[in-house]
Amino acid sequence: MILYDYPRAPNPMRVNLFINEKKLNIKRVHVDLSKHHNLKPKFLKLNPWGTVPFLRYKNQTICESIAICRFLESKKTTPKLFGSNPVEIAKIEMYRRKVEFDGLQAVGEAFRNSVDAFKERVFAGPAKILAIPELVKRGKKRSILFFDFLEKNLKKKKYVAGDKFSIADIDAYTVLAFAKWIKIDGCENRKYIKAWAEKLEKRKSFKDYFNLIS
Ligand SMILES: N[C@@H](CCC(=O)N[C@@H](CS)C(=O)NCC(=O)O)C(=O)O
Repeated sequence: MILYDYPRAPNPMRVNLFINEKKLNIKRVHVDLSKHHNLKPKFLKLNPWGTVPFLRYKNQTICESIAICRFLESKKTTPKLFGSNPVEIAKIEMYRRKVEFDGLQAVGEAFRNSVDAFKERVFAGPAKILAIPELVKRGKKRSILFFDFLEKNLKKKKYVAGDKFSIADIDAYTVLAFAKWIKIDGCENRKYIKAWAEKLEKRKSFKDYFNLIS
């Protein structure tokens, strides 16, 4: 099994945190996104979507961060990061999707539409699609609304989807880290997010990730 990786970027970040939580040892190939190595013909032959992370396993390509995490969850079932009973599984999925659609996409919208390097390739991968600068403001506004939602949610709960750490926490923390790229500090004036983030940063999986990218 080989993970094609660029750990600083948000989607690889969430997969790396997941791998660390599972204590898995996976061989990596570093794909330098800053040098557009994901768009080289050799890369596109393996993964025509032109994105990382992706897994190669027995001549198969598995793209999409959550598909990769689900694959790893089925390979190593503990700790159960997608839940362990029907209600828990549904709640984790519910919050995880909310985080992905309202948080990750909002920050991504502001980031990708604001960066010069992406002005002709606003979505990840080889397709040429022009950025819309007006979307930067909207993406930032949506990001702030997301952090307000997260703050209210964490006021009532220990973790994003309930009283257990899950993939929803990994995704939400990734949004918090990614938002710094658009100069939004989700912890500012939000004491519940701040306390939750500090708690997560004490986990070995998070410390190992920070060491990997430092
Ligand atoms: N939905 C995909 C998104 C993958 C994605 O957008 N990856 C980014 C890095 S965070 C990428 O490969 N960017 C390459 C590019 O900008 O062309 C996932 O969840 O893995």
